Amino acid sequence: MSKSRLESTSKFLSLILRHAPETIGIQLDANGWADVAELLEKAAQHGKPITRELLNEVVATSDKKRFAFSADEQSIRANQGHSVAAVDLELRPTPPPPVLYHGTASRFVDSIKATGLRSQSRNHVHLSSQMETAVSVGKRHGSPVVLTIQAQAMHAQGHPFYLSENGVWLTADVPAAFIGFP
Ligand code: HQG
Repeated sequence: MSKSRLESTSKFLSLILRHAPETIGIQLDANGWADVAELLEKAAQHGKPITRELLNEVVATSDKKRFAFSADEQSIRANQGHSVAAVDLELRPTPPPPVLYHGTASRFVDSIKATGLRSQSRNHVHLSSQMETAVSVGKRHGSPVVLTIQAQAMHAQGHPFYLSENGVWLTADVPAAFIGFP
């Protein structure tokens, strides 16, 4: 399968499984799962035919492991990144490493200094243990800036952290006091 077909299918699945399942008339369950047969049927009805083989390949080749099948492979969900409210990914609170990174764009820095990091349209603020990952996330928005988050200190003061299936650290808003700016 061509790389561009895999990428466009991955973007479409991100839209449906993180943000707007209603676009094709499906619902996610309480834990964010969609029924695979229904997903494929409704996607085809909405002009986005996806075969099971293509779906399997997208899940297997996703560079960030964005999606996961259930154990019986009848259901699929996104591992993180949701804006759909009320999706419980059943993540266990996990103590973070001392420091985590957040990549953003330089034009957002003044606002982040004023209010801290907000989850914006998503359900969590996304953080990475790898600085390089934060750089590439920042580049998506413009000229990248990497912020250093004092995660362990935040955790010690009662802020829960979660580690998604695909290794992204998630937390609620990050107060400015815990953020180091370059
Ligand atoms: C910024 C990708 C102004 C924040 C990545 C970011 C990630 C503020 C933007 C995942 C702010 C939100 C998520 C404040 C936060 N003032 N700007 N107070 N607080 N921001 O896309 O973290 O490829 O919702 O810095 O790898 O960029 O989709 O979040 O720039 O894991 O799988 O508001 O998306 O994964 O942008 O990216 P986003 P993000 P996928």
